[in-house]
Amino acid sequence: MSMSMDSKLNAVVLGEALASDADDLIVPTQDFSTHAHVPSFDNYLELYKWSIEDPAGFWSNIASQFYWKQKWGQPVYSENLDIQKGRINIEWFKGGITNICYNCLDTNIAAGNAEKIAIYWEGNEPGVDATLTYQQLLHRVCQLANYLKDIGIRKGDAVLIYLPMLMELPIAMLACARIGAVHSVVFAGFSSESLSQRIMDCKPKVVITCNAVRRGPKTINLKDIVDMALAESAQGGTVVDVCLTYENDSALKKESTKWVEGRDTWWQDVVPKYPATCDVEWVDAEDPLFLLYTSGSTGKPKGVLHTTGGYMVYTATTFKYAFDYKPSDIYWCTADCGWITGHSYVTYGPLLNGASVVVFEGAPNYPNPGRCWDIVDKYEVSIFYTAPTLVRSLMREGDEARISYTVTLLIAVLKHLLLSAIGSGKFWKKKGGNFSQLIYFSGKASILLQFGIEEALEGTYSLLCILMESWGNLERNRSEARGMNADRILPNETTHDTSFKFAAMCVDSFNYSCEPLAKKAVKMHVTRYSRKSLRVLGSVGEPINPSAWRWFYNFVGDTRCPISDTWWQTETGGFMITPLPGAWPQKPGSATFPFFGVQPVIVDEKGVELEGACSGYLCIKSSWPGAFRTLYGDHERYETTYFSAFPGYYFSGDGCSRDKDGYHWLTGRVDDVINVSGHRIGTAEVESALVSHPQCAEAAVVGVEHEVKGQGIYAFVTLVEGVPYSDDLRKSLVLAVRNQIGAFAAPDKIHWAPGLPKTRSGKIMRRILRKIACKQLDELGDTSTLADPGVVGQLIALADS
Ligand code: 6R9
Repeated sequence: MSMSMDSKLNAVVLGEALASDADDLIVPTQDFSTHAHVPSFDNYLELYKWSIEDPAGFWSNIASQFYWKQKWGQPVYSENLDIQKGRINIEWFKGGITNICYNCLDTNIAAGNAEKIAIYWEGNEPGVDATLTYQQLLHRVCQLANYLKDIGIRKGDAVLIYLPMLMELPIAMLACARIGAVHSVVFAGFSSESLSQRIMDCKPKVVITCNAVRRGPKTINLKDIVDMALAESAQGGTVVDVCLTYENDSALKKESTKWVEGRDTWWQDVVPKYPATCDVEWVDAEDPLFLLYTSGSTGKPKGVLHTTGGYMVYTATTFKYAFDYKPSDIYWCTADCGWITGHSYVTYGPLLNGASVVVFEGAPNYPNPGRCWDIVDKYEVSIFYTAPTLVRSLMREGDEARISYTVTLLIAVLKHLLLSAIGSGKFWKKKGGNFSQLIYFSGKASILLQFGIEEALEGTYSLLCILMESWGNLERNRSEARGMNADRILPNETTHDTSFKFAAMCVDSFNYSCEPLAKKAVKMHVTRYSRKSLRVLGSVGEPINPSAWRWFYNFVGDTRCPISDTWWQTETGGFMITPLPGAWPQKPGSATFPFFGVQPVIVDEKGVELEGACSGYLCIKSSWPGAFRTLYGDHERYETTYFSAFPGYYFSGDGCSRDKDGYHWLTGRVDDVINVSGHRIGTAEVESALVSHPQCAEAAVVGVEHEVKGQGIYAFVTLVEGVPYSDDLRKSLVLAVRNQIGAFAAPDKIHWAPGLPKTRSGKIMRRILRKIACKQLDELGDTSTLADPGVVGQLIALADS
């Protein structure tokens, strides 16, 4: 281990952290840690040291747990990450012969998991679902693999997949892997233009798609988009011979689908006719597995290329440790397979571990914002992995329940008053049993409705109350049976009155328990579901601001579930900096420490490694098995984009701080850093400060030219539903930033935003925000890839409000 690594590790003294930052540390429960794969920080350090000092030994040991037709040769890995020493080159387990599909399916079946559910598929509409066991999945994969072979797809050929989250998407990926074909999944939210661009780049022999998909209340005719893309790419000289189309008949019938004879084939017409077994194409560890396009800051998308062996070992291992995966877990990742998260942590990582995976076709807020938790309860999901953007949007949905909090309390008070009257017997005597009973029950019913029956039943008080109420009723019925007229049942009055009083008293107690329950009900969309099955939560895609982290932790996980805030990239293949749940205390918003084998370094502009607490550019020293090997067809761009800014390192493009305890805090892409009067401010920092304001739902900050400060801070702010724009609020938002970061970080402009321009994967498109902020409205560029292009017009309209 190098000196710098030693000193970095020495900086991580958790006892010190506990003493100094007690408020910020979320300590795992003893019970969780005891049962975790990595139960303590010491245990982690031991393994981490091994992985850094002896990568070959460490990773060979893990790789041996997979099936290899032939073991890898020596050296276990070879690398050159220094552009000054020549071509950038990374290889792991070269000479090892394996197949990732075989390791996902056949080996798990052989290990006794044939009947275990591999995929729980949940459709867009609640109630529409399906499952596949490992055996069934293998059958389906083999049939498609046989079909692909039959139409001439061979090892190394590219297959483009443009499918929504149907089971056919992972099936198609695995079928390609089985025969050694290179899949290139394009997220089924991309436009025809983007699709044709990718088709022309990787020149697939076949495109696999479906006719249409329902996402939330919308139907999207994917086949039309593919038709346009194929026409465009044919014009550009790339002709695709076959378009295999799955009939998703819940969205669109065959008859209504446009068809190109000779090129188009219905999946259901051909694939099921093929045998359900298919020999594996054994490939070298360094043979390509897939291509995945990711956008650069400018120009054409980059085809990130991952190979087989290292990626397999790395995704499986990161999945196991970062989620503390156990065979009894039910795992759900909300990402689409069109992104790297869906590759590594919907498909390969979990299936390599023999996990049961939920694959969800729909939108997380359809038909209502409780859908995610409905799914969690339905499948008893224990590991839930999602993106901060979803967390924040669900957080926002809770606000309508804030009104019901007030209403609930009002009802509780009214009921309390009524019941006191009843309890004292006055009301009872004046009005007669039946009327007061009516009031009593309607009060109770309204409470039950407010909280949802389950919520009310959950409270011990309410249970007690219901029991006592039944007892009271029993007494009353008995009396009524004797005397028919309640006013005349004098001999039983005392018993009756006492039991009813007692019931009222219990309801009173229930009222007192209303307050905490009502507070919980603020986030009713979450709390009306049990979520008891949840054990571990995960976050990915962007920095998670501490307030979203806390909401996720407190409300979704009921303060019981550690959150794995996993920092990684399309390029890295798998997690790089991530908590290992149970191994160390968490700090809300920090991705914490590097995964085994990963050596993050923070460098300054000159590429000098910074020590101790610091901020700078996040680079990685040395390779790790899951690293991408090249940009498809453009190794030079690979070298210049990632390895030339700081020679000797892989440059991530992200900014990062390390605190005195060694925790890593990702601050966003470095192109999103704003330099105000010489102070470097992470947009994420300002956003986090804004979002911590109770009336701010979401914020996006960009830098604009400022004649005095160099750059000024321009903040787009989405308010909590129902909160009106006002100058006072503007001031208090600025104050929130001044208070949390410092006066130098105070936004120069707050731009009210009914919504933010986001890609369909949920990333805010700052490029567009920057143009709006700079009033360069004629340079907005392509807005068609936005989830809601209408947002741009709304923002422009509000520019001077
Ligand atoms: C996996 C994925 C990569 C970029 C990355 C960074 C941001 C991802 C993050 C995070 C802070 C996290 N990012 N995870 N930032 N904390 N936990 O999202 O890949 O689409 O390639 O994006 O996303 O900026 O550089 P990709």
